[in-house]
Amino acid sequence: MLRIWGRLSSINVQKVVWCADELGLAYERIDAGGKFGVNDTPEFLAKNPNGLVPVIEEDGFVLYESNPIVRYLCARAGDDALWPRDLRARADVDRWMEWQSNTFTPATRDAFWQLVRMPAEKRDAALVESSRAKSEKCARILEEHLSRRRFLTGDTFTAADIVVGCTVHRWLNLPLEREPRPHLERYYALVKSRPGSRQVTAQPLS
Ligand SMILES: N[C@@H](CCC(=O)N[C@@H](CS)C(=O)NCC(=O)O)C(=O)O
Repeated sequence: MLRIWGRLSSINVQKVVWCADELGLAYERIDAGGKFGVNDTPEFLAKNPNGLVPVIEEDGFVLYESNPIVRYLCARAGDDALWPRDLRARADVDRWMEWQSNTFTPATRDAFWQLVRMPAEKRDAALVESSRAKSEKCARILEEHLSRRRFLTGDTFTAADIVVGCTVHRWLNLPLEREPRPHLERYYALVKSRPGSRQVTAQPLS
């Protein structure tokens, strides 16, 4: 059976869980990281020497790094819709997945940590503000892009929407003032309505 290591509050674990649920895969998830620990044990470090979640394990095959895990799960399921076979369509999906990991999520990180995980008396308003400004730049890119498409890469839902959807969920639920983004809100409602997203989008931020 497929095993997923990682706490559900981790955005990188969320991507993998949403993808597995979207594909209807049977799996077992084991809490690790954050308050659960486990990721500093020799057994876990043997699976991922970085000590980070997620990690998946299946019949002795071990893989870490969330985006490659999502791609592996789609390919393993033979699912061309989530991760297309056509090279250019696939590259488009991959581009948004990397943009989520390298640009959008890092932009939101300080605001998320300060407003969700830090006690109010310890919050740094300047960090929140610079993170908010960087995140708004990303949200503006999404708003413009989604004004002309139903999903990120066109008319159909792909792995790009799972991955970017996790960060959109964070951004739109942070307790701060945001610019109005009707196309992004429309998109969020659409991806959130998918049953596969429930373990991610039905939870408050934590
Ligand atoms: N590039 C990695 C990053 C993994 C990562 O940073 N994981 C964080 C959670 S989002 C982690 O394990 N933090 C330590 C912890 O949870 O204890 C990936 O995409 O999987």
